[in-house]
Amino acid sequence: MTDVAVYKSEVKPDWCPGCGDYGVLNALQKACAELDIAPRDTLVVSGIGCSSNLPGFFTAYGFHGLHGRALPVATGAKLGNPDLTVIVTGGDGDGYGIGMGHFVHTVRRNLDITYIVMDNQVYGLTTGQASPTTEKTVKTKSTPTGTIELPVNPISLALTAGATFVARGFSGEPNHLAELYKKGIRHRGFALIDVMSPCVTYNKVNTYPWFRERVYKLEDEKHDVTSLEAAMQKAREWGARVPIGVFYQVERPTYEDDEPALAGGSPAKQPLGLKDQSVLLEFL
Ligand SMILES: Cc1ncc(C[n+]2csc(CCOP(=O)(O)OP(=O)(O)O)c2C)c(N)n1
Ligand code: SF4
Repeated sequence: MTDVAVYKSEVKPDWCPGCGDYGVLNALQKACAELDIAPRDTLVVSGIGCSSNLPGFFTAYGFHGLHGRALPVATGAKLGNPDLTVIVTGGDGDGYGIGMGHFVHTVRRNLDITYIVMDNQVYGLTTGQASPTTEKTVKTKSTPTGTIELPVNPISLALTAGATFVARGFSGEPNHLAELYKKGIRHRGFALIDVMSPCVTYNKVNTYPWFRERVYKLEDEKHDVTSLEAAMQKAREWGARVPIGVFYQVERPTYEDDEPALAGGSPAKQPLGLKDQSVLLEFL
């Protein structure tokens, strides 16, 4: 096991005191330490949002990109060097709003990437507008009389798109969350871990006490993670009880397995194939 301090950046998080994203970050550092993943073999990619600042607080390669575009960046990096452990982090606005198209297509391709969404059911960075996962009737800055749209259900959406690993965590359960990350990172294929990560500043409905009263662990109910039907049923459960844990996990060839261009190994580690290598030296 690697010392967890290895993954802690010199830059300290600037999230509001009590923000759920602290629990998400700590659990990720714990999971990587327990899996012994070296920072030099790890890339953390994000978009824009409070949650998307995470790569700055984590020691590994990092890419803080454009709002909603983390998954295409991660796809390119993974195909360029499949030997990297690629982890994507961001918010529900980033991933299920502006990034929704990328989300569905990355899921169906089954690239070997772990996607951690800090789902606070609101836009935090832009000061509290409704997001795709805001519950109907909730009042926010952009919906002063209450949201009139139905929320996106990330779990059933991922299952429908062909995901091979779908889980939900809660940042108030950091040890359970770290175990979910470990399972997701070890999983060969695309792994979604939607984490209920309360925004203590702008979401006054889905708070820590709200979740503590409702969450229960799927593993305590002997849920069959290989049954799509059972996963779909559990995905619809939201209200008096909120399930956390692994909803679904199956094996299927990854995009990398089936991509002929990767048959010779990691492109990043191949010789460039130039007859005259001296042309390269001109640029050094
Ligand atoms: C193309 C583009 N559109 C809009 C924005 C403004 N913007 C920045 S963050 C954000 C949403 C943040 O919400 P979320 O992704 O859920 O992250 P959180 O801040 O809640 O962690 C928006 C709309 C932007 N930066 N770029
Ligand atoms: S605004 Fe919300 S999501 Fe952003 S740092 Fe503060 S508590 Fe966290």
